[in-house]
Amino acid sequence: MSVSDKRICVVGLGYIGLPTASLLATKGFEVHGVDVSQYVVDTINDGNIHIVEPDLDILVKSAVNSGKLRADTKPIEADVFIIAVPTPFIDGEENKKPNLDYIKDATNAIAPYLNKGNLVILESTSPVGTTDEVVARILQDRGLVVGEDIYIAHCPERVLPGRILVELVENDRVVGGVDETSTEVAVSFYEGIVRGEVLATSSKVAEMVKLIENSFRDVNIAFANELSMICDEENINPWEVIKLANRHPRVNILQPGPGVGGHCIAVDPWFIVDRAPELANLIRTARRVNDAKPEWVFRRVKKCAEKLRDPVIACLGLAFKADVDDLRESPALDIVRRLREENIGQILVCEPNIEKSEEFELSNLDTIIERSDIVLVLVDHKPFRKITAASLKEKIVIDTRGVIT
Ligand code: SAJ
Repeated sequence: MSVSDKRICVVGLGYIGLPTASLLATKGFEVHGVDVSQYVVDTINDGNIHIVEPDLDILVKSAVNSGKLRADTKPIEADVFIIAVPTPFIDGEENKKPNLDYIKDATNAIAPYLNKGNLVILESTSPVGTTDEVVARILQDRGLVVGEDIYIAHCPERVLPGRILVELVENDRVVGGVDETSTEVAVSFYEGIVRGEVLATSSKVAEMVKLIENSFRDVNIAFANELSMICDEENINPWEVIKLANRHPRVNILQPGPGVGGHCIAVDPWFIVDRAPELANLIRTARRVNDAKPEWVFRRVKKCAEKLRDPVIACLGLAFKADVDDLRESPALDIVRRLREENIGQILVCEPNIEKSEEFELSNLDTIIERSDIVLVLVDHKPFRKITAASLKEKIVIDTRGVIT
């Protein structure tokens, strides 16, 4: 079967599903994208996008214009089904539990459209065992024989927001089937679409690999965040300390910040903690250290503001990380909200990647710096990295990202 005869159904047209669907369409596959939101479906069918990611608008437009990508709220019969739906967590008192409802709904939605020889791939980041115990089980209960009628594999997405289109093609992929035939079928599918190496394993290993990649980063950032608070007590610069320590050939510490945001690194470690609560102590502690950092920043600002009459605070950045417009789970946003709720002073906000916010009046960088007593750097966006310490010498500077030098 040639590529152009192969039909692919991608379920979930968000940050992973939409780039994947459009990439496959531009490679010549017939792609049917599915999303529960009619707004998302209509936007894509008009050749537009509902998320922000460099160059994605161009890719989607060309995929839709070529007639190879169509979106709908319902699946259709296809050769390959890719599930790329969110796996958020349910907030608990102590730990947080994964919410697998979207994966269950997506699996149930595609089940009536599956035929002999189909490949089902779960790309959503999932707790260990999900591909086998949730996806395969649901399909088996509907009378499908895995490894004979259909093949099922996990191939976690590993792309970095802001670089999705590059990393979708260039990154190595870990592909794990629920049995050996499923692994072989899925590996051969990915070998046809990515330039990176495709590494074969089991579904459980693939699930764990994805979770530990993000947990590794979370633990390393927690180390940096803890260090930054210790350095603050000593009145020394944590970025200088880390930069010099990283000159050792076997040390590689990440950067402290106002906390860890986004919907991946702050979420996935909980999936490990949930399966092994007695054992995952370091991973849980790292989550707590990172989750506590916004409060520490807030208290620092409050302490400085208390020394001033009518303090004006310039907050630089709302996004969860540099050079993106994504505010989801953003520690910067939490801190600015908290400062405003607690009436810490007059809050001025600059977020250069967003045109308008319903919540905050956004202003120009120079204007808010000029008017402020306290400059609070929350995100290391490109324009903020150009600010010099000399230009702020009249101000109190609280730089959570170490960009002002
Ligand atoms: N951060 C720091 N210090 C650092 C690096 C990051 O405080 O040194 C903060 C960022 O400001 C941000 C958060 O951590 O708030 C997460 O940002 P990130 O750039 O580390 O990661 P994400 O969440 O954008 O994407 C991650 C990536 N995972 C890894 O690098 C191991 C990406 O490859 C994954 O595909 C993605 O999670 C995902 O979808 O799981």
